Amino acid sequence: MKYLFAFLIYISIASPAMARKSDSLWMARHYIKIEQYITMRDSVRLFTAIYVPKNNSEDHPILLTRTPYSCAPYGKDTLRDFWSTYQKAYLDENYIIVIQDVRGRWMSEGNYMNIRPYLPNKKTRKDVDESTDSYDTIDWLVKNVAHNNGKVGVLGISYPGFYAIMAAASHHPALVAISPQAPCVDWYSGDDIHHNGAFFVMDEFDYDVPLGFGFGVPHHVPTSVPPKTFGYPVHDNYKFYLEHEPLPSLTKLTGDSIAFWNDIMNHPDYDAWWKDRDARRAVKDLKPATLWVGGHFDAEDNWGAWNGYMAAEKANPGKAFNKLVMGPWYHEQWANNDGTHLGNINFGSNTSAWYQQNIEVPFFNYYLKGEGDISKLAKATIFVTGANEWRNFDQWPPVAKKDVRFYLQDNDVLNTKPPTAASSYSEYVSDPHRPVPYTEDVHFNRTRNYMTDDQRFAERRPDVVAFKTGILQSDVTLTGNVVAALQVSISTTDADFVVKLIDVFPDSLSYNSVNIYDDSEPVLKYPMGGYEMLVHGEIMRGRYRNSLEKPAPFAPGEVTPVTFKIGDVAHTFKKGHRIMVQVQSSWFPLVDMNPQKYVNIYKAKKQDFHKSTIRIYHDSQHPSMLILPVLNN
Ligand code: PG9
Repeated sequence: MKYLFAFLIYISIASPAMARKSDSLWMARHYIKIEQYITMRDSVRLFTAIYVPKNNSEDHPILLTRTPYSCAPYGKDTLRDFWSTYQKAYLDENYIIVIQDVRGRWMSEGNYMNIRPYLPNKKTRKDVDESTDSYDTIDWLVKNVAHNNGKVGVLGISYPGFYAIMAAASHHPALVAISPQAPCVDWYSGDDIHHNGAFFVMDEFDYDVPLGFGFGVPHHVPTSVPPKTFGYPVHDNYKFYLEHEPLPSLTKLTGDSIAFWNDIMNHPDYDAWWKDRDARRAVKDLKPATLWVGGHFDAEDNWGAWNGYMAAEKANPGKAFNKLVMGPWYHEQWANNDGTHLGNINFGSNTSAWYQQNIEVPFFNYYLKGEGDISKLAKATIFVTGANEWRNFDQWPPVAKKDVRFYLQDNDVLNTKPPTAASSYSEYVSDPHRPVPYTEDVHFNRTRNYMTDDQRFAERRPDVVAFKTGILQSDVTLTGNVVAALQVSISTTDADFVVKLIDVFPDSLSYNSVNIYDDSEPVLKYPMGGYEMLVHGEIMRGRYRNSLEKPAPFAPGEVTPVTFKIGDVAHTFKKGHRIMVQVQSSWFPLVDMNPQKYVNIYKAKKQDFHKSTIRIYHDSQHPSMLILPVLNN
């Protein structure tokens, strides 16, 4: 008996390692790896890892990813671990899998440029961008890789999603399908680095500097050696970024060595430098079948998925396959194995597995192998949270949605009746030395869960105002863009406005029904009664209220309209719930603190930071409202 017990112990410990070993052995048995420098039209060479199936009984499609994050591992005998991801489905289908270090990154030659601007009019072989690098790469692959079937797909998540868009702009005839997933589309309007001109300092600083991810550490010659990173001396982001609140203090920490950080500091407004980097400039005349994918709770590129898709739809009217899938996901969650929940919020099924098996793999099989039929996929396949169901729409936003005005009222009420009070407002003092935290607990790296976290911690602060409906007597489903139209006054010359759309759960609920764990942050049982689930929030840097290009100060005390898009949502507020709106003027340190004085924020000094008394008006002359896209079926 004891030997059986010992054997069972051995298997339980050894089996994952054995599984991985057997997977890698499987891969080595079925694939060969080629490492190839592919020469671009301007003679720069890009390092490319090519995984070719040994089975040459038929020709195989090519699935390409171009990345700034390395095609590692390097060395022709070390294979990338596709087998432990859903992409094993492509290995089982004998795809040729290609991963390339983009120009100027890792083992590739050339100079790197963040989100390299698309050049619409190229005149010479020196006029290169990511679309020409894609063209030259695809051309080399289809002409040189044995047993390829001449059909190429490009897949990319996040920054690689940007490169997928640029690949489409190559117009190479072999490129028949692309899937930009949570693509970086516009780093000033809504992705990663800024939202409506407000600077997402924590993500960008951590991403670029050697204290964190080190992406911006200068790269002079091709290397497979990652940049040296140091880690932070502290573990409380609120404290760290408050101590470095004036952005020049963070610039000093970068040692003036991070070029992109300096670019951001030198381009505070939406100028030509930023506009040139908007990937939507490249979606005209979109030839390949295009599957846009994103997550409702993606803290990085939720905006890029929605707005990349809509820009492509607008630029290519009537294009058959320009389609969108939006799931209840954090950044890249659709590509991992657990799409069941985010933080305390359950989605009722493994949405990631469903998407992989029913949408993405069939999409590439159809266009690259001529197998199955994904052509009947709806224009927009959208997971509606709250109701926890996938819905098919033949356009986005749906025809059946109707924009309904929900007015902020006296006594923290929210309803659809225009306010009648002669004079009414809510007031708070926004203190740059006590900004509103974006989450409740102390931590360092930005969480994923903040996108669905309980907002009761914020509601209880004096510098957050909240308005909520009565208990809903029937479900209310929102599908489309939410708009905030506020009438405000401030006592200084600039301020930010954060508006959060929140689903208030019934008080009767008990703890979390499932003690759920995801692959990063274990979630303990949580009291869900009265939970204030963040459905979506957005910030508007007040100075850009009229135009991202042309900032304008506020006149202290003057009632001023501030109207902006909160973003696209797909959520059902169930019967028994309430709809809540919270308004605040900081979201720290997710976003840098506005000094609340009309100065160049990127060059601000400590003495520029001032308290500001903020008023949100809700009377008959100055109504404030949320315009909600209510679905009428
Ligand atoms: N969207 C991610 C990111 C890019 C740049 C700065 C911060 C985040 C990503 O590409 O992973």
